[in-house]
Amino acid sequence: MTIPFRIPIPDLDHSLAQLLDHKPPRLLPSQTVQQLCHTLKTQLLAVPNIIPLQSPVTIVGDIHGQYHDLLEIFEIGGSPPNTNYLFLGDYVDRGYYSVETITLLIALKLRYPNRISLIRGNHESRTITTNYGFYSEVINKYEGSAEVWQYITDLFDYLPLGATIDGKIFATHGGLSPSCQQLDQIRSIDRFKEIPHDGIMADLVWSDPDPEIMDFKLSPRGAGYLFGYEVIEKFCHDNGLEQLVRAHQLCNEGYVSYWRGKCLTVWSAPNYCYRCGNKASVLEVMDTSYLGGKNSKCNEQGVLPGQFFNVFEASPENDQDTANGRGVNGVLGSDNGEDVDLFGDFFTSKKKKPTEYFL
Ligand SMILES: [Mn+2]
Repeated sequence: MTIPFRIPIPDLDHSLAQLLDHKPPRLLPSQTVQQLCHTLKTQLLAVPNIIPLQSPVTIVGDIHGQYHDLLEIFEIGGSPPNTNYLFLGDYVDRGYYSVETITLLIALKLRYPNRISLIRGNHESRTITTNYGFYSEVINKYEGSAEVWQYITDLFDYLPLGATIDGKIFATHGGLSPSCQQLDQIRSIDRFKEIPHDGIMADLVWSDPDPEIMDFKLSPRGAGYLFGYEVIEKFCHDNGLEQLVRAHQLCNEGYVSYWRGKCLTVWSAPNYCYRCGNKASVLEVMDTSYLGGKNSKCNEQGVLPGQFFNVFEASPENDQDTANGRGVNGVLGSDNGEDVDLFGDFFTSKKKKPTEYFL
């Protein structure tokens, strides 16, 4: 079949209506998903590894297939295209609606290309989605066919790795890399591939801040690094940045501020996996003109001037899925009361077999 470079707006609106105007949302036909993915791939070819964005923008952390909680974000944060959104990755796995979540985001990106930005998380990968739910969800929802998983994971290879906001904030899914001192090193990566085992691209999606250390340290996740205060100070100084905003770690209150706002974690999956009982947030970056000045002190949320964590709790549908014992998609519930590996993606977890990919 011939796939056009652009999909007509009425067709995109039809796909959006299938997802947004029905409860439960309607699955898009496999052929439609193929067309959406192909078209977005051709558009992402021209997008740099680090997207240069301007404020105002609302930054969203991990969603993990919690479709109804994503709709909640559009309720509290404004719906596209009225609010600009930057999504920091981890759209799929864990939650029960990975297919609906990622197809909605793809359709929104195509419909409002300048209002929605999507970057890559460590779960936007063939290996991880095979183990943490997305692959099995596709098989279950598309009558045993893996085609849709194939189209979407192929698209993941095209997603950018980060964004800057007004040149002052760097946003990425995980964090910094000992192999990367300059943003230009990220800009020159060939990103159109599966996430490698190690190197800058892996570290960007796998690393975490650690307030206890100064330098880099191997991560207990088995991929990426922990990075400390001196690392982030130097990276910001050398690149003319004021702050790093990232996602990737569950936060009970929906967010965490490190080093007086130098690094922020934004987590957007409330009651993660329908059982953690945590809050979630989105980070609203309204204005960066005050950053870098002498008055650029963090407030009680730990954010810098012109920023606000909009905190929210689980949607009624999330509560319903919890009550119905939906459990964790693709990850077996525990029979013996022992908690499953929720926190993540820890390849070295004692309770889960490490993924061979990283061995
Ligand atoms: Mn992650």
